[in-house]
Amino acid sequence: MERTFLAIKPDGVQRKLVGEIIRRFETKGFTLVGLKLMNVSRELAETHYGVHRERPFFAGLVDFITSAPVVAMVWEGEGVIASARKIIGATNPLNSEPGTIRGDFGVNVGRNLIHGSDAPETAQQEVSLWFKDEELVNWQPALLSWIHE
Ligand code: IDP
Repeated sequence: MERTFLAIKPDGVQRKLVGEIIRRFETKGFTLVGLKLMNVSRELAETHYGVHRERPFFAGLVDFITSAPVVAMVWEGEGVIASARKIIGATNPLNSEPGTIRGDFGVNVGRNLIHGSDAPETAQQEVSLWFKDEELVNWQPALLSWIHE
């Protein structure tokens, strides 16, 4: 079953949107298999956002992600990587559709509330960067046959 890495960024945690954001993935039909509230080290932030190292916003992004707690999560389900990106919305919340997390709660690209892996390779890399194997829980929700044919 496909898995993706999602993280509620410091703005989402500070704005008390953790429950609201988790609810959207739960009610869609995805399964939570890893969850932790944590402070992010500079080393982890710089590795996670390594592809943006040369961008002008990189230093500010690392400062922001390390400034307050983050909720790191792994979600499982059919098509969860691409579907989570749709639920999250476009990178700039001003371009995100209403109904998406960023579209409903954000106005600024530097405060866009949540991260989601963008492809199968990055999902795998990010899950193993943020979580140890033993922190992930393999389980079968009782409702699975009412969500999947
Ligand atoms: P994504 O989070 O939608 O996948 P990416 O392009 O991978 O978007 O950018 C990673 C993160 O970097 C964004 O979520 C946002 O927090 C930050 N970011 C991207 N572009 C800008 C910018 O122009 N100014 C400030 N922050 C930015």
